[in-house]
Amino acid sequence: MAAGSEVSSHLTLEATAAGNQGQRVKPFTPEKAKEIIMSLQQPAIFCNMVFDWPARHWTAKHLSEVLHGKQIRFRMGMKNTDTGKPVPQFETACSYVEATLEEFLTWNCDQSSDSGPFKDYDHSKFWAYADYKYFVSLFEDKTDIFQDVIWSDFGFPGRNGQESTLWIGSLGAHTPCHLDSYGCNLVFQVQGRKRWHLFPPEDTPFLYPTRIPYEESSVFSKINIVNPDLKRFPQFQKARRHTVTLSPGQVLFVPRHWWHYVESIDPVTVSINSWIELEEDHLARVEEAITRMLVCALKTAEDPHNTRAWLNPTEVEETSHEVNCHYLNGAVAAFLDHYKTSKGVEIQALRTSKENLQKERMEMEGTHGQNGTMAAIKQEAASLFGPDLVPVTLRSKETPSEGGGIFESDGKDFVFKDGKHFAKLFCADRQQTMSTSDNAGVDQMASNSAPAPSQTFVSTDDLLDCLVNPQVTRMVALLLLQGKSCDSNR
Ligand SMILES: O=C(O)CCC(=O)C(=O)O
Repeated sequence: MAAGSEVSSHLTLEATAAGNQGQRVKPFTPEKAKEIIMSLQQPAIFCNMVFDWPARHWTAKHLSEVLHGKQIRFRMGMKNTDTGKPVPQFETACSYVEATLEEFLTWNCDQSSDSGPFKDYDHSKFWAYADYKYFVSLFEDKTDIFQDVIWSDFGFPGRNGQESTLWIGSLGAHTPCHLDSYGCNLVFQVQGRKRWHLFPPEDTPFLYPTRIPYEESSVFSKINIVNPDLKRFPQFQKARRHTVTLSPGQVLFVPRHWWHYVESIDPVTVSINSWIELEEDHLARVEEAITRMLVCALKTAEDPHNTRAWLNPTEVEETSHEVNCHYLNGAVAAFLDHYKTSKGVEIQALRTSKENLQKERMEMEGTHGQNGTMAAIKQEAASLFGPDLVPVTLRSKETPSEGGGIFESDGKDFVFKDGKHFAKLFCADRQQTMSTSDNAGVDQMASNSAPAPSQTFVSTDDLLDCLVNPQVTRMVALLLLQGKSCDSNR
């Protein structure tokens, strides 16, 4: 599809205003980019938007000079197995090395592990990943550098490196398949290429979500999505995989709750991302606090002294019940305050349909337009697809054979064992009929119920996978908030 006419006219206008027809101009104004981000429900790549950012020169070599001598923690993982295919590794299964970027580059370029912090890691067998590094911790004494990243070009004034995270990896470095509970995501690829595998939020039941290992705001998938075990995870066949290779200079937009598995496919990769807060995060924070409380309580009861086995190394906060209660109370209070004060409405904020949340977000952001409906806005965003906004598409060979493209559930329904639909209790405004993905829970139960009772063992993790399933915590959060909003109205 060619870029919309609106894009071309904007180009001309800007060039004229700049008084220099030869000057390179961005295809989208900040306002337009934000409108796209707030309305598009499909991942897409923005091109030609960051050609003037100083951060485009942030190669690992350049950063090693900037961060001269700074010790950074690298996550070390095995490159592949006997099958020759990588096995995604949870952070709990990796080892860690403290090293400078210079030492990393020496190990990676010379492919030598003779000395230095990487000496125990044969380069042909291991990858290294300085992942998830907040700029504020990395560049504590060099805060000027924050200005090198200019998210205001995407319509977020004042947003720069201060709200960004840096990722530097070697070939094969990857992040296991997960979804982020908060916000949507903008990812700027600086050096090397990364392969992204994405799945829509509606496919959550097919991704077998788990909260072990536990990390606030990350829901992991139990599946090795590069080499799935379909006997164990048969529903995964229905998941709609979208794939894209992100190259230097491109910015990937990952909409809220899209699952992603990300792998470095070049010898050195550098990327920078920023998670953009959304209206829906208020509810997500309550869900996360519930999850934290239940996971910590049950896992500590199981083994009081071994948090290492289930707590992601990225989690440094204390996990006592008292602290967790405090989190939960804080999240509930913040939710109730937000909807009372900023919206002047009662707790009708508990409307849960995706459309309502989306509409609310658009209204909050002032992007709704005078006569625009949601459908029109979505269509308009899609009409901008072209060389400067490239949609990430479904990988065709995995198109589900049955019902492909007609999954309509918003993933919030919960199905009881007898298959009865339960969600209407909360989603009074929902008129949709039970869809294919709604049935996943039932099908899954049927396929999992094969072993004879004598062979069945229910572990703490099995129980937690159900108790803190995203659909369940959503329901618990809504119940809790409904109760508390009634209390506070008395
Ligand atoms: O680049 C990666 O390895 C993962 C990035 C990621 O998970 C994110 O930006 O949310």
